[in-house]
Amino acid sequence: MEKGQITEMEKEAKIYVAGHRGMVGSAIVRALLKEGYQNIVTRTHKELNLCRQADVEDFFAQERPDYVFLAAAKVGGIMANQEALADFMYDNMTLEMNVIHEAWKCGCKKLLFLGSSCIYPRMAPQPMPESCLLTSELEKTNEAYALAKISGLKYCEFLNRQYGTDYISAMPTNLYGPNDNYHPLHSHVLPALIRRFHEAKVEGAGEVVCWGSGTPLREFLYVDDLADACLFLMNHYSGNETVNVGTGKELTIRELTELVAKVVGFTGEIKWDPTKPDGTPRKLLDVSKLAQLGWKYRVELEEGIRLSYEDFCNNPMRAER
Ligand code: GFB
Repeated sequence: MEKGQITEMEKEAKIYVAGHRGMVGSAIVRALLKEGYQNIVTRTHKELNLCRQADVEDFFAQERPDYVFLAAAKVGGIMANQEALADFMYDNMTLEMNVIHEAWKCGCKKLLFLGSSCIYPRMAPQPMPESCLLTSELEKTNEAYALAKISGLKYCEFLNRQYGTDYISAMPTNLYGPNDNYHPLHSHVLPALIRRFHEAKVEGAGEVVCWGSGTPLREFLYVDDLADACLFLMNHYSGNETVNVGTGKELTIRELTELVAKVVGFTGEIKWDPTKPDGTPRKLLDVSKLAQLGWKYRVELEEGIRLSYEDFCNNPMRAER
């Protein structure tokens, strides 16, 4: 589709946000409301199990949304992925195929599919351009999730090529922010560190043990920046190739622990548990394609960690999930 043909979402359009209660989905709803979109459709998991095709078919036949943000997914950190490879593949593959397929069947104008930077090869050139997809083997710790996400972005591409749809995909780097998952074992690293340093500070513990060697490098994007990028792409991008969304900046896990300890106010010792996996050594995104389209992130890491810690402290139930 030529750039000139891209039209912005109409303010009165019906927009379905799949996964609206999660960290990404809730950020997208916040961004849509802030931009004046009022006709937003959502369903809780209890109201609509996206893994059940007949139910998804009924939902789309009934609601017929104009636009879909597919933020629903089974997500988790390195240990959650490693311990449930089959579940991560089945749940993510099933729900995304159901939503994308039924969106197409009901004539949905445009859909944005959210993937993850873990779709790129373990030893991809750094920073990783969108073109390095499927050029060598994946990181084993999250291979199942990566394969599910690659299938989703490829299904959007194939629908576009076979049926002329306008379904796009975005590949965010590691995300964090309000409404994150703080589960001690299943969460991603940044929320895990916020919770661990906070609890150590409150309990007056002298040390905190973190996973792995601390040497891997990671990039982190504040979730409200991602949501802003999703609206930007829905309104300004059409194309079969996915688009990376990140800051283009990285730091070691060790540097991250020092930053989180500083924000939380933990002053004890940081130790490392080498029996836990490091995962992929680096996965810095090449964000030049999105930059050329005209978008850049806003929230710097230290400010984002401070906002996330505020959210964690103001919502004690976050630690219960
Ligand atoms: O965020 P994380 O769990 O996943 O781990 P990935 C990042 C790094 O943080 C690893 C270290 O090197 C961990 O060893 N780490 C240190 C910790 N302490 C902790 C801790 O307490 N908890 C956790 N979770 N990590 C994920 C994929 O990979 O990236 C997901 O598994 C998704 O599927 C996500 O793609 C974006 O960054 O390694």
